[in-house]
Amino acid sequence: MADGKVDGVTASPDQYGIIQGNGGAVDKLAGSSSNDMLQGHAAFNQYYGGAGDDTFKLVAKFANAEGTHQGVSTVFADQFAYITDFQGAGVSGGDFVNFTGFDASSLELTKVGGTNASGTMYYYNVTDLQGHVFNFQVNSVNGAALGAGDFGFY
Ligand SMILES: [Ca+2]
Repeated sequence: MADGKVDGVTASPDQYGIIQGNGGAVDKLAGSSSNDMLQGHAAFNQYYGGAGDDTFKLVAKFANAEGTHQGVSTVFADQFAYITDFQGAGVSGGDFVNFTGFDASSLELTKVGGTNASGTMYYYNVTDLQGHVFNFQVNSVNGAALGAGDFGFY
């Protein structure tokens, strides 16, 4: 496990191999060139995995604790997470989204946005076990939507 960055400061993985955010309004998490696990704790969590097969952990209890916007929205300020470089959507291998504390049947594609040099923007919403709806965005580098092998619920 290699070091990444949290809010621009070098951060080492914990005993579970996870680079943890530090909470508050924003966690900007950046991985290394190898496989990273990144977990945001903030009201808004930005994930940049870089090279390697990266896992982005989206955690319901932190979204609740930080008072993140609830209800379906594609407004940037209403998102609780933004994955800026999801690699390998819809194909085996590549990056992975770990949903912790969310309803496994709730993942919904809200909208497909524009395509630019960084890929295609997808807007999703997901519901926690108490019924709160949270929004997040994924920039898909290969242009594909998230497929069955790209995420799991825990
Ligand atoms: Ca990485």
